[in-house]
Amino acid sequence: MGYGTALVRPPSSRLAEGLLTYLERVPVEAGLARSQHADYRQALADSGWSVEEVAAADDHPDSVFVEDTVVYCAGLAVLTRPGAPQRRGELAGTERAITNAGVPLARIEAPGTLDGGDVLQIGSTVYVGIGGRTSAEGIRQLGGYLADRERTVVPVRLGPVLHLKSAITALPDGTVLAERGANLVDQSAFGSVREVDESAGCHVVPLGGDQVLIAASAPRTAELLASLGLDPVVVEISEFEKLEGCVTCLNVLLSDR
Ligand code: CIR
Repeated sequence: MGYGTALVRPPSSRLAEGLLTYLERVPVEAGLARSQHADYRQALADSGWSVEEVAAADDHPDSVFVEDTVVYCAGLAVLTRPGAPQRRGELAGTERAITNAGVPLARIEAPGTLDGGDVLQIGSTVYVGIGGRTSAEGIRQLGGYLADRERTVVPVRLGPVLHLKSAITALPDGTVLAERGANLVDQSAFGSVREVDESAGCHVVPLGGDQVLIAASAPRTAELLASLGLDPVVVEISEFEKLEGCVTCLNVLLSDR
């Protein structure tokens, strides 16, 4: 039996023009990006997910980072309002895919902003990064939608990092992974924290059971996860990392795990 639907969105041929906040622009190989994305999609399918495509949006260089456009929580899809105005044209395609999937939909309205990359769900707690792309008003609206769904929304002030999930994510047991010495978020907000030595090592997606999606750029952390009895699902995403993307932002899992 599968876990549910995983949304992905094919990379735009203009991926190389995507937004950059902290990294220098370097050449992106469009063909390699397409094949890495196909492998990423296959990894989700092999892990038990039914992969559905959001229609490509070739005019939107960052559209492959579909996570930023919708937050799925407790049976509700909240269409976001990305903090970067250039990305708001990505929403229409995501909305169609959510409607096709038959999931009830709500939306963050102006002037609120919220990026899905800022939302980290651990059990019934929904941590939301504030200070980068997501505003206090965006968090307030998300909290309103989730209030009657037994979720607690906890804002987390961000340091110099694009999204909350660029700084930390969590293992299946809720342990937060953070990069040693990086100090990008106040770790005291979280219960149990394990520090890792690779920046990409703090980007993981629990895929169900012991499976944990992780980038090939974090080989030592993948080894650590295996030593903890987890099953690392390793994907090469170098072309997306050049645009400040990571394993989390290339999918939206329409399931509460
Ligand atoms: C952006 O700046 O919006 C994109 N270049 C990268 C978005 C990555 N999204 C994510 O980590 N959730």
